[in-house]
Amino acid sequence: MKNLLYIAAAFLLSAAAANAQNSFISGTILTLHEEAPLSGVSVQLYLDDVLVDELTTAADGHFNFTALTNGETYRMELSYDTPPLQGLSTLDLVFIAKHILATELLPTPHHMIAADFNNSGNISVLDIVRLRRVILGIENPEGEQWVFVPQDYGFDNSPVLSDLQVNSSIENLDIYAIKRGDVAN
Ligand SMILES: [Ca+2]
Repeated sequence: MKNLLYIAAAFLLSAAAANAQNSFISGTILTLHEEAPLSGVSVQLYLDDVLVDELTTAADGHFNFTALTNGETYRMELSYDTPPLQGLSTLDLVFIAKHILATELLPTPHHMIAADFNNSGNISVLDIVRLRRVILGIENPEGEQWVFVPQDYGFDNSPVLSDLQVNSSIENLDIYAIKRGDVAN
């Protein structure tokens, strides 16, 4: 009987270890064009729609959320505020046009996300029309202008920020801050 109790206790301990709050998620927010650390980005971490932690990046662009529970799936939400026209120019229109005409394709999936100015899921002449009107000051951009996408996006097993399953610590989760319309370097 003593042995059985011991085994039960050991099992409980190992189960507790598996659910221990000892994992972390860390990484850096980077600009798309210069790959420079970005400060002032608000990063929030949710578990089951409950905010569990939040921070604003400093000059090193770094974030680190600790004491996370293994086996849980967290959601990261990021936001950043800049004037609507920042980073936008007629050169962006040229790059998007070249991509549509296939004379010069955009180099990465992240650039393609930037080119989808109206957030329709594809790159078309409508993006050029809308972006041109915004650059000319005829209309304001609609919706969230910044999109945050892991550097590994487009590759196998690329992390999804809305669905971060923590089985062990996630390190070096580097994330590009992409401004819609800001395609050209
Ligand atoms: Ca589009």
